[in-house]
Amino acid sequence: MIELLTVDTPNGKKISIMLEKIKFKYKITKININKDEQFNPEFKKLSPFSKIPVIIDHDANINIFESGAILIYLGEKSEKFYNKDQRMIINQWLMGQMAYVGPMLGQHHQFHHYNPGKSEFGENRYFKISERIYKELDERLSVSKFLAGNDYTIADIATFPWIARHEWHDIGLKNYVNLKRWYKKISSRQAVKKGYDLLQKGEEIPKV
Ligand SMILES: N[C@@H](CCC(=O)N[C@@H](CS)C(=O)NCC(=O)O)C(=O)O
Repeated sequence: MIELLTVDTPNGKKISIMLEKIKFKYKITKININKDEQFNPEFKKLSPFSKIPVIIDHDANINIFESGAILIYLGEKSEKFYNKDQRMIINQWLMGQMAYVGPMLGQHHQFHHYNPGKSEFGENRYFKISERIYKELDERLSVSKFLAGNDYTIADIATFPWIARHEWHDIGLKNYVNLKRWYKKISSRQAVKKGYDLLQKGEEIPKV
């Protein structure tokens, strides 16, 4: 049994989507970051940076923080979506998501979606960077079916929930034909739909 300590954000959804895809039994423990529950000493023992998501694998008696590390762990354990022969290319796209795509789109959410009008500089900077990310992902997907090649991998699983916030981005996903094709394909999968609706509130994946 895997326990997923999380909140309903793109970083949290990465893990619920993975758990649905690999069909592992799991339960969700909600950490309310709006009420600062991430700073509770018990949670901090599991997550030194006080961030979700975290998993506890109760069978293996191990806990893991950082969504990329969690995806690698689950990919290795299930032997799915993290093919041994393709790990170097998968790692590159996964690290790119962790270090660039997620953090930059996250800043775009802060300036453009949550706090518009507070900083023109911040809004412009992260709008442009986000546009660039759409273009770069689109270029990659013009020559590759999925991010790391022909197979759907943990790199796609990590990136998808961020692009699923496209309505907040106001960049126009429909104009990026390759990224749109990738997004629609992944969106149509039953396990992805279920994992996306992390809190089981009937949340649907935004359409293009
Ligand atoms: N690099 C981390 C980022 C996780 C992250 O930013 N989590 C946010 C929610 S999406 C969080 O827990 N924020 C609470 C805080 O920073 O206090 C990962 O991918 O796991």
